[in-house]
Amino acid sequence: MQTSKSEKLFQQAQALTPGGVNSPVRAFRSVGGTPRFIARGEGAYVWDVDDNRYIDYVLSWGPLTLGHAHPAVVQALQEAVTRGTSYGAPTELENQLAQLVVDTVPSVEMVRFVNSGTEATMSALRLARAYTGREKIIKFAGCYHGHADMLLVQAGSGVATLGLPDSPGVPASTAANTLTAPFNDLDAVRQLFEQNPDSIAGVIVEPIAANMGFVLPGDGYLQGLHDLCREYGALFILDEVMTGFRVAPGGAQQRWNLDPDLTCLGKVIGGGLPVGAYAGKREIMQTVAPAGPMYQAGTLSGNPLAMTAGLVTIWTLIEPGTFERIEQQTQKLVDGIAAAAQSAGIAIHTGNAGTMFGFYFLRESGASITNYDEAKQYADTERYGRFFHAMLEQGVYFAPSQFEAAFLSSAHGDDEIQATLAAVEKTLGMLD
Ligand code: HOZ
Repeated sequence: MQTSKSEKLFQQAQALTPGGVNSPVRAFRSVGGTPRFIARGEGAYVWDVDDNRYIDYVLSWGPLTLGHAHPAVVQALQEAVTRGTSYGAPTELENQLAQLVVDTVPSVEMVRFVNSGTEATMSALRLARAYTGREKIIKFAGCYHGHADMLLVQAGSGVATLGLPDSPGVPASTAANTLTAPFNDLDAVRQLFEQNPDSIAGVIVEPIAANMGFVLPGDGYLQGLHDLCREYGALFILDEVMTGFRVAPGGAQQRWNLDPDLTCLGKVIGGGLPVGAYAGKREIMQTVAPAGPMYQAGTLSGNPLAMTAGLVTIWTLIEPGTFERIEQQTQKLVDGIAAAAQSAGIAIHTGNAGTMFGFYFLRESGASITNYDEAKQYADTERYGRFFHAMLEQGVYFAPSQFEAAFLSSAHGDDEIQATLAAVEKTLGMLD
């Protein structure tokens, strides 16, 4: 059989970068095979270097709410790039995007832009510690908040995909300040607070646990976390890097009426360019330098190209009807996948909110997945791998891991949904 260009590039890449990729999940380790090297994207589609076309449900892991190379975003970027790519000095664009975030995300009064979700969560935790004068934090098993030391404890995403234990290189003294609890278990969090009543600076949570698959919060769970934080004087930190502008224009906090102290954002607010932000209540944000003593900085923070792409993406996304249309398409797709699985007699567990979704193949029919232990116990990752490759063969690109979420964009029309469902039905019909 002829070697594909992707195979050749992957071989080259393995000599150049660890595992041949610049972020672990991309390596296809849990599904096997060769990662497709992407040559271009347009609308709902990406093309690999062998010119195979795929309907894309990864969408750069979420940010491309308008699909690839949206004309308005491309035009704005083309114009912006002629004015320079970085100044290391403030711009009006930063004010505009910060104002848009303040206007859209309910709890946010002030914003600090950074360059990635990892920076956003890392800085938000430093801020929580600086503001409260406490050192411990609580995170949830299987939630992923980027790769800062204190957050690589029982982490999801690539750590879950590769089945790794906590990462070497994280000092034990750092990890000791990170307390963990199972997602969706308020009693466990209460116990941690009772054991450490005066030392927890904050609780950080993905409102939908979307790095261990797709696990929705139970009724009242997030509000319960908020209330426990209030009771014990800790900050409630919502990591909306994935859910922001995805589960509602104003994120999970809008959808479920939450009032976090701090919010972490990423991805969507840069329209696919490298960006992140931590944001929140004015009184807390004023602790950040130079307004206050907590130091955090970045040469490329507020980069004019990222601000431009973010502004045009969000302006377009919040035009009346746009978000709702993507949400409807998402529902159609998820309903179709559930129906196809039912008629094929395959046990799956689906979940969706706004414009993101996920599904697990279950080892036991009827099993419910509400936390990381259950995800590991019941998710049939081997079957997912076979499904993933069969879909890829038919031109549909899902995440190369059962433990990641899927996304739609405004470019995913009826044709793409129908083609995807036809491929799903065919695949499930022959999957043992
Ligand atoms: N952690 C990202 C998904 N939740 C994966 C990023 C990437 O591999 O590009």
